[in-house]
Amino acid sequence: MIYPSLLDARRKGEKQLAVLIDPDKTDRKLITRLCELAERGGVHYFLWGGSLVNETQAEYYLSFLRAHTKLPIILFPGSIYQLSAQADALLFLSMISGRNPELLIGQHVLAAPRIKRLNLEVIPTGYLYIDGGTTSSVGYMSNTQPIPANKPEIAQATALAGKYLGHRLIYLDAGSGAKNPVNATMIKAVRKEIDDLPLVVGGGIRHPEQAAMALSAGADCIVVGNSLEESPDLLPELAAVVKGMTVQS
Ligand code: 1GP
Repeated sequence: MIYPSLLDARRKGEKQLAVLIDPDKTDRKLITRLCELAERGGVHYFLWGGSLVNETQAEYYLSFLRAHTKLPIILFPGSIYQLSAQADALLFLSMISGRNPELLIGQHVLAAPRIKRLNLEVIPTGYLYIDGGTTSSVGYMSNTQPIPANKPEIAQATALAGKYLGHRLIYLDAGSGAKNPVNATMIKAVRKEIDDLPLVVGGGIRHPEQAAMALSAGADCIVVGNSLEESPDLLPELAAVVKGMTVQS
């Protein structure tokens, strides 16, 4: 089970790293390389999902990933077409930063019977899209407005509402390829409000210093995708930062 391992890591102060693979932007070479590098340690999960996703191609690459890693694979779906029994768990995302009912309940109703049949571990996730300084796929595809980056109090109240609604995880996301990752003030504000819920932060993390900033501000797990598509060899450096943050905590 994945969720207990997230909770356990949080309780021990162990920081975690998830590598996001977008099925539409990957290939066998990239997956092989990321798996080789992840094998050296310091990576806790693979996240799998994207904004578009060609279903046939996604299943093929997901099998390929499954065959090349023993790490847990967590679905981070951009739509109901991205569900697969090949994964270990599913972030059941409610886009609580937005006001699009389809992403708060509509798509969930359509997906629920299929999720049950696939027997996936479901992690109810309160997802907050934060302005990352650029128009992102998530904003465009979800037809929602991001929370302004200079309004930590809005993110804080939203995350608290997510906790009261029963979400088990809060995900702050500036969107894939964001110009500006979620800032420390906002991460700290949210962290303070959600007690023991694991906090995942992603979007625009490219440099080790940005990873360290997010973790020291209170993220339990960071997600990195875009920068690893461009330079997979950045992974060991990021993994070392995450490990180093654990020792200090
Ligand atoms: C996006 O949080 C993820 O949903 C990761 O973002 O691709 O910018 O690393 P990047």
